Amino acid sequence: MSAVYRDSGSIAADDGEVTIRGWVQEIRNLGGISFVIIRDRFGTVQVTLPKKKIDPAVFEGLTSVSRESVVYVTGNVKESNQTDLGLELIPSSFKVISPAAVPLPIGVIDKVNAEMDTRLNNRFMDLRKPEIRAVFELKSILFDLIEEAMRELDFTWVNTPKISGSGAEGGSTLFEVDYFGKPAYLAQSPQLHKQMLMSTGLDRVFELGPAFRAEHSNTNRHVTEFQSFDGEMAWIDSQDDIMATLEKIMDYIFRGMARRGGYFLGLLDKKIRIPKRPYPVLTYSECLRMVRERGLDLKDGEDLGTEGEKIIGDIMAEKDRELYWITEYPEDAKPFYIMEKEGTPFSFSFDLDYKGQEISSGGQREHRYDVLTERMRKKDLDPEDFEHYLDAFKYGMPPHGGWGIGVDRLLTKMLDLPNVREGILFPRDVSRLSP
Ligand code: AMO
Repeated sequence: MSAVYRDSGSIAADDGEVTIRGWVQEIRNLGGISFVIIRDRFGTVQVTLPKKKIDPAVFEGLTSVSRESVVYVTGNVKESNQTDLGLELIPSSFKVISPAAVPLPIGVIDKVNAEMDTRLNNRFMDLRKPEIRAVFELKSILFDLIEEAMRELDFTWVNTPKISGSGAEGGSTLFEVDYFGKPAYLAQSPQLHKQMLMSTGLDRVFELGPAFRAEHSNTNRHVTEFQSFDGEMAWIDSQDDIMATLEKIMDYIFRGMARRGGYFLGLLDKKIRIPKRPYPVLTYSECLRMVRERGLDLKDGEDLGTEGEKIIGDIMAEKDRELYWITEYPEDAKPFYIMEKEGTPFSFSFDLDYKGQEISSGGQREHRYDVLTERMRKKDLDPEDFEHYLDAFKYGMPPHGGWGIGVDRLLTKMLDLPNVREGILFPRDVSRLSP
């Protein structure tokens, strides 16, 4: 007879004989009775071994398997008022499919938490902890929600190249790779390609994919590879159109996470707070004044930086606001593709900050060919290096704008995790290239 497989999520009292597949989480020997806890994706099942009532070979064998080995245990399901499931399995046979070496590199159920570095070196084992795995189940839900929100708003899902002959946004954070003997660069963002698509009639596009930044910053919010959620939309009247769209998307995501994340949020002991709409709009100049009042001496035009963002986050938290816009950055602090606010030193740009951290930036783009090339020159960029990008502006480009969101940052801030690496399965940073 073939095995009837059950997992900890679907096992029932009237199942009769079943086979459970999982990892041996724990073995407790109490003399006359032993317990082996088997863990699978959905939780744990207790295998109960009353010494006198079961085959001695099964008793000896199963209670001496090393922790974290993969086993198949066959037995009868019985009701029990001693276990969380209200069930236990009385084994008749078992197989060790893959024994675990001893000692384990890190514990799975031990209370003492290993250092982040040790955990990341042994990520496969770290992920056996349900609360660590829960973060990635939630990330998967987050991606689903983004996709749904974008479809709802009539955006087309696109993919742009991650390797290119010229640097996307320029600057010093490019990774150079050897492309058949010629230099090529990993994409810092889909910026140039998503803008080029605005000249095609695709009108509203989004992309979910990796972005690479040769960031030397060893902080808890910078990694060298992150997941970027980019959107770009044409025929806008002003950047208000982009902000209104992004606000709808964010609201959909927050509500969806609160609704669908329930079980996994429970494992993390977290509740998602849905930010109140409309999200408050602060200007860069107001923020500068606010941080100065709290003693941080920033110069005009200077980036708010980690510390400045944190102060604004604290002030907004006092007003019970967690998600807010910061607009009107000085144009010289923004990339060449951002539109200047004529007659002022400012630009049509925004950041979206969440609990004291930037999670997104975007704005209205300069779509006028002459003004765009002029702006490039002002920033010491050579328009000839952007020939293919600029071609898309020479033959009819609608007004457009968009945003880029760091998905890992959004997720970790939603869950109040202390480090963006907690939201990435196998993070990459200045000092980490493996596993
Ligand atoms: P920006 O460079 O601000 O904008 O990046 C957008 C968002 O991406 C995330 N992010 C990062 N996350 C983790 N580690 C990093 N090193 C890192 N760098 C950036 C942040 C940030 O807000 N092209 C523009 C977007 C646009 O205008 O459409 C851009 O890339 O959450």
